[in-house]
Amino acid sequence: MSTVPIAERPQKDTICLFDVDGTLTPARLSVTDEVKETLAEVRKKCVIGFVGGSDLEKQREQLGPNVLEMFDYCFAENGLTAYRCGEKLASQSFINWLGEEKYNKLVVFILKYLSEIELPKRRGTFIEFRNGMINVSPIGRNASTDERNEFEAYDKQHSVRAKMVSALKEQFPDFSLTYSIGGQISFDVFPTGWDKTYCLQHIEDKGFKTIHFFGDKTYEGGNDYEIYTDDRTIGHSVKSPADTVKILKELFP
Ligand code: M1P
Repeated sequence: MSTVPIAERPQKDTICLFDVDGTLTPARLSVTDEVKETLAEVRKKCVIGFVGGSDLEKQREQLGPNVLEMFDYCFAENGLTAYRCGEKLASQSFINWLGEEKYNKLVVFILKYLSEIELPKRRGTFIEFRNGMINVSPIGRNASTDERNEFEAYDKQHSVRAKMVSALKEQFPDFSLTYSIGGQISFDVFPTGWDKTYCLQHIEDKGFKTIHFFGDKTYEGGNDYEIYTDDRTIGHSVKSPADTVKILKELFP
């Protein structure tokens, strides 16, 4: 199916931005045909984009190998990796911003802390180094879906991630870092201000009059909170991908 050019869409000055996990897909799982079809219909009317915390590789796994063609704007890592109509936009990097010396101290502290806490299971990849952030997972990013669910339940009881975030804040008060618990088994660490509002700078001079944002973690402390409450967006708090579809059908009948 060919895409209607942006200039020919009836609401070309409206953009809908979507969080991924919990909004377009169940956490870390794949998008359904119903969501894909709804997005394709909405894209005939206005401009669409996603803004996820994960890196583009994971969004490809979840949204499909042709993700760059499914959306007009693709914002991975909160927009630190950004594409418009399949073309890569300029980006910054976490390591350049923080510097090797501070980064080294941060990693040493994290690995030491993780080696000393009680956990029922450990897998692999406890720190994932990304372009615009690092992702820290006490169980490790190699956990299976069942192990993810187990860790999430354990974390609800023992606040493993919340305690670790407090320890990091106390240890590095002058690093200007934000710690965001957005998923099931990990938290993201990035420079303060590099939350999902970061992606808005890529569209600020593109003439949009209305920016809808859809997210599930819109509560304070959730990784959709800043963009959901930002003055530039109309925020929609959703409970599931089915809820996103329902709201889209109401907004774009
Ligand atoms: O998109 C939300 C989060 O998804 C993943 O979290 P987890 O693996 O803990 O479920 C990560 O990619 C994380 O960076 C992201 O914010």
